[in-house]
Amino acid sequence: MAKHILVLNGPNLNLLGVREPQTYGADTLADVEKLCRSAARAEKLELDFRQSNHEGELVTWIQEARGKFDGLVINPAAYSHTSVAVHDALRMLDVPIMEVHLSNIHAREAFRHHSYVSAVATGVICGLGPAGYRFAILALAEKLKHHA
Ligand code: CA2
Repeated sequence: MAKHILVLNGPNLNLLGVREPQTYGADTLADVEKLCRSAARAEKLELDFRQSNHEGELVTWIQEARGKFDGLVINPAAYSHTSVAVHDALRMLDVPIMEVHLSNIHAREAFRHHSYVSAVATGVICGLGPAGYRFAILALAEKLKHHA
């Protein structure tokens, strides 16, 4: 049976390509979804792709992912830097978790340098734009090959 991965996107990522292209690039979230779907198809993975502006909704989706998904890619956006709730929900998810940021958060304002998600992520990719999502899916595919 095909493995199933979940891609979650946090607040304001619905505005990708519409505002601040100098920081986040010209691709829209729909473009990022297409790229993820094509990467997942190539790896024979099924994929759900979601975005929310609400911390609680993201927490609920992470909780519901238990037992349903084999891996998670998450760009928690601003909640990376603030959310103990997202951190706690991720701690309880026992599948590989890839944290992705489009921008290099370490080259930006000091408040973006710390992520509550990184401590509970299997791996972290930042600064590579939308390609980071593709690399995250490849990394999950690789990990899942070695999982029963
Ligand atoms: O680089 C990333 O992917 C971030 O997760 C994006 C977040 C930011 O808070 C993180 O520090 C780094 C912001 C997402 C908001 O995206 C926008 C897109 C267009 C216009 C305004 C915001």
